[in-house]
Amino acid sequence: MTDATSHVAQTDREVFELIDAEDRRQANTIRLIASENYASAAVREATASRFTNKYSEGYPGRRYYQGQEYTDAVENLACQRAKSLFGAEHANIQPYSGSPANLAIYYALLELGDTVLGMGLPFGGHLTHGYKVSFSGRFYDSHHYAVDEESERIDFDAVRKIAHEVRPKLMICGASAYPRTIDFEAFAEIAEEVDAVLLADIAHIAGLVAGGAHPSPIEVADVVSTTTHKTLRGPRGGLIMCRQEHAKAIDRAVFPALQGGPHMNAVAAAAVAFGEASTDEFKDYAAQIVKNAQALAEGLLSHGLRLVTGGTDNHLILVDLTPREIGGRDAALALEKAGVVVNSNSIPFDKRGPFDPSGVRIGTAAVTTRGMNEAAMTQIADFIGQALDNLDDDESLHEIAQDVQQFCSDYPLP
Ligand code: DSN
Repeated sequence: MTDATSHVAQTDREVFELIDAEDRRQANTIRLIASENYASAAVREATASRFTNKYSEGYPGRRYYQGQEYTDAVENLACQRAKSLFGAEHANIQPYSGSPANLAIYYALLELGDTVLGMGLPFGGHLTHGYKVSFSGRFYDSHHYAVDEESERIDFDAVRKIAHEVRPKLMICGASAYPRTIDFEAFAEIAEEVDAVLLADIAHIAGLVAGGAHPSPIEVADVVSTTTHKTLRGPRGGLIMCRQEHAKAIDRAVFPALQGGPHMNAVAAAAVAFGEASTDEFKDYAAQIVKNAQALAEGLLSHGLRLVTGGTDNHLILVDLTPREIGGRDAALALEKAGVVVNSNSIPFDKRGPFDPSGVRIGTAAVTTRGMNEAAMTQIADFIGQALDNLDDDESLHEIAQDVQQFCSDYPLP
């Protein structure tokens, strides 16, 4: 389907057909997974560049292999662009993704068994914020804050109370399923009171922060981690930014403690993405993501769905299906049959388990990249409403999928 795959078509039909089928799936369905996006052709081209062939253990100017004049230049460029985009003192673009980035931060700043306080996974946090099945919950004394049961928003009195009780060495803010603005200053105030280092994990909202559609934590957090591929719309990868005082420890944790050679093709592609994210066009994109999420939330409410916190301030909506008496997994499977791709997700105080929770999570970063606007969101809400009303009716779901495909044909992929 694309030039980039034409050699694969000639040499490996089996893989080509899978690539081609995935291209068509992405084109013909509505992509609402909140952590996904469509990288630009330029980002994908850099990802496919010959930088993939190069080993570059170390950092620019101090590598363990020869032949680094262009890897040094491209890594310096990526870090410079990241620092200028976010206003950071130091950037490390080598982490392979978000979880390795967070692991490196733990390694750099903590001893095993130290106390960590993060948002609980069932309340919107992330596995690496101290959840019991992750390294962060196994090797550290991890504690969690929840959201308020009534408002479903972060309750800073409760965060303050638990922070003073457990006195964390590392406090983490940031989420993967929280639809509201995160008050980084309030977290910083509490971290200061208990003498904790503050990590802001902005993986989900990095594009909104870069585009000015969400407040930035950079002035108030000691360390900021993110992936590069969600709202930020770059290649798969991770990025750590920190105050200069932590730079050496962070760099040593990424390499040589935890990783070997960085993926220089991803580093080059991240540099391209940071360049794209510093444009006025990207500011408009970030603002439109939020407008679209709010329009989609309105549309879903008009179909009688209950939304956690009642709506959204960012790119993300969490639908509570409890009033419909259906599980999130059944809903996600039915929506997939209808051509609408989401993931099931726990909601705060969920009575169901994590594999079949009570909610579905929806995000607007990818559909906004395709050029869809508020009117398109109303149409998408109608598709979702119809699919959930016909959960067990495969014929209706198939008909909706055909309408979805027709709808998608007006919005080509980048
Ligand atoms: N898998 C990512 C997400 O979907 O939010 C987090 O790691």
